Amino acid sequence: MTDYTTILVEQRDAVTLVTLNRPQALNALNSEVLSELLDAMAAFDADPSQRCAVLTGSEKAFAAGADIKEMQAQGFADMYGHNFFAGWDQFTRTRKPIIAAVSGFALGGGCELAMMCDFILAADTAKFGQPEIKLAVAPGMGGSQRLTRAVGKAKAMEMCLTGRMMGAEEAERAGLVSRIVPAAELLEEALKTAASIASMAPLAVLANKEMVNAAFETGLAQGVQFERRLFHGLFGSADQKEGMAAFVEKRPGNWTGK
Ligand code: CO8
Repeated sequence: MTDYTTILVEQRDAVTLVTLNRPQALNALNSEVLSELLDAMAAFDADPSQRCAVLTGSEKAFAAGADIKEMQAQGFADMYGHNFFAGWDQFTRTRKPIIAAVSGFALGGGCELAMMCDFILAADTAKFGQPEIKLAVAPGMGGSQRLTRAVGKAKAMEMCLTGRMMGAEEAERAGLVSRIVPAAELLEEALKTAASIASMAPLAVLANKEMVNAAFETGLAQGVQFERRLFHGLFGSADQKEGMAAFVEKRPGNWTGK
């Protein structure tokens, strides 16, 4: 495994566990985290033995935002000229599923990174927020768009305009997180969920992720059409034959990924 400075990467069978590891800065996201995470996710996507990833932070913070100390002195020409942080778009192009396991603070870019994952499992200690307005700026890694799509305009607008944090229960009620887990069980539960996804037929996993994501990008009729075409396409796979035969024969499926 590559040695990184700001993240830890481990393979647990078919699950890649990525841990943000800048405890001195509450896992604030700087350019090094971005480049290391992109490298790790590209390796994960390219490795046929790996089927699902879990992205997590520490007990205190998933990530407390983009690194304010790195951004502080930058001007418009630096930010716009270098298209600062545009590389995060590549993270969202990872084809295999990524679960965010969030404990403690997920603020600013941290909340935005969690929302770039495919779903969020939250510890009961999780706190989500877009507090950039308090720094006289605004979300810049997709938060104004993804939070609004996840929780609706009223809550997203209130959170962006006031910078207030949302606790785990409110986040679950609002649809930002899929489930809440006691903090001590978060990682175990996330790994278990990832292992369950990893046990599914690989092409079906890619297709399910791609079609749910299409709901964010397209209108209803176009999304339904996209879903149907992918569904039809899966009938060209050996694993579809195996999956349906296994059901009829009352045995587990044995996937080839073909
Ligand atoms: N950046 C850099 N350092 C940070 C950050 C951060 N976002 N958050 C915390 N730290 C550092 C602190 O400076 C401190 O370092 P030091 O010990 O050297 O002083 C250390 O982490 C511990 O933090 P605190 O002492 O503040 O810990 P507390 O428990 O008292 O408070 C909080 C925890 C409430 C999370 C507090 O640290 C906080 O408010 N952090 C900032 C949260 C924030 O404003 N986040 C948004 C940042 S802006 C952003 O994310 C924009 C995203 C889009 C960018 C895309 C551009 C295109």
